[in-house]
Amino acid sequence: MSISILILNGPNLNLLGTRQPEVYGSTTLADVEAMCAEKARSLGVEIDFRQSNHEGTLVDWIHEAKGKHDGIVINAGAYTHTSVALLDAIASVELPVAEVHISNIHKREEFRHLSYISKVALGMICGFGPYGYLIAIDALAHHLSA
Ligand code: CA2
Repeated sequence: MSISILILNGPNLNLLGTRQPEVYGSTTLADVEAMCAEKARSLGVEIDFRQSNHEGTLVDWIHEAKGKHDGIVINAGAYTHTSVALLDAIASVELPVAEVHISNIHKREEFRHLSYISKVALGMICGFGPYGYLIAIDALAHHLSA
């Protein structure tokens, strides 16, 4: 059976490519999904790509991943810096998680330097733009097949 990866996107990421191109670039979330689908196809893995602006919805999707997916790629958006609920949800499912950020959160405001997700993630990729999603899929697929 092939590896299945859930890819979660948090608040405002639906706006990607439409505003603040100087920070987040001009690639839309639909473009990111297409890039991830192509990467997954080349690796022979399955993906399920989702976005929500609601913390509870993201928590529900993480819970539902247990027994359905083998790992999670997550860009939790601003919830990265605030959400103990997402930290607890990730810890509860015991699935490997690759955290992604389009921007380099450590080069930005102080409040973006703390990530609750990093405390329970296998690893974190930031600053490489949407390409970071492809690195995360690669890293997770490699981890899961090792
Ligand atoms: O760099 C990232 O990927 C972030 O997770 C993006 C979040 C931000 O709060 C994190 O600190 C870092 C923001 C996502 C909002 O994306 C927008 C895209 C276009 C226009 C407005 C917001």
